[in-house]
Amino acid sequence: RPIGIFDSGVGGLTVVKQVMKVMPHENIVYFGDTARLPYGSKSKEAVTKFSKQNVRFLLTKEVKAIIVACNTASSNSLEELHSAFDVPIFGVVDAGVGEALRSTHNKKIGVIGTAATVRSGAYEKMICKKDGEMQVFSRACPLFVPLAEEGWTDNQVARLAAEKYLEDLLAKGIDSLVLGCTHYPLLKKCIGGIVGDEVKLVDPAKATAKQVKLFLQEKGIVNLEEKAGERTFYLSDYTDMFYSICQKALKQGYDPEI
Ligand code: DGN
Repeated sequence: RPIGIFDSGVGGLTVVKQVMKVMPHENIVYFGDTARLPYGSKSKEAVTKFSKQNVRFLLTKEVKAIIVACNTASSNSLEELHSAFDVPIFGVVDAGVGEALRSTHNKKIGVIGTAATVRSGAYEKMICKKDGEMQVFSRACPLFVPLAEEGWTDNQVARLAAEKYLEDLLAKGIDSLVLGCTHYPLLKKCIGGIVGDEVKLVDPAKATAKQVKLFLQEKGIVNLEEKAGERTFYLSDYTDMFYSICQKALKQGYDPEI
């Protein structure tokens, strides 16, 4: 049975990339809610309603576990999803928090994400719950999403935006920065250039993929076939963006089903 992954649109392909890397033999069914994106500027209620519908769709594909690739949905709706469904559901926040705690030495962590992710305070709450001495500084960087979709991932405009968005966080002396939005790993080079080598970039997708692999192993539900896993992509609306982000994130194009 496949692993289901959903996102508000195409950004979740950065999570697919990590899952493919860590679990190359697993079959993946991806759902991108391109008809209703962005989630990042919507209310908790709307994001939760859409997320439940996305889970129901993936369940029709008989998935054995679901990854909520979207940080906005993970930080606003995961609890509701856990109470509404029996299937194992993983968000990206939990693993991202673990990675941030391992990464920081000075206990000052920056978190960037969509407005809805930052408003939820999910990263902050979970980090401080695990270690009360941590200081977390958050900043919404909404322009990074269209920049990534435009392919402007490391030009002057992207660098200017990154400089402006990150200056306050840098002034706080953070030594780790959580890329709390699916699109931000696409801007990693640009963001890394602005924050410098002293600040470690944390990609929650990597840690999530490892966490899900461990879970499948513990439950004994790993796909034991030797061949590369099958990947199927569903979108709720046609979008050109799918191809370009697919090329960028997965280094290969796939035909989505609409
Ligand atoms: N996928 C969203 C997230 O990770 O928060 C970003 C895209 C959006 O809906 N704005």
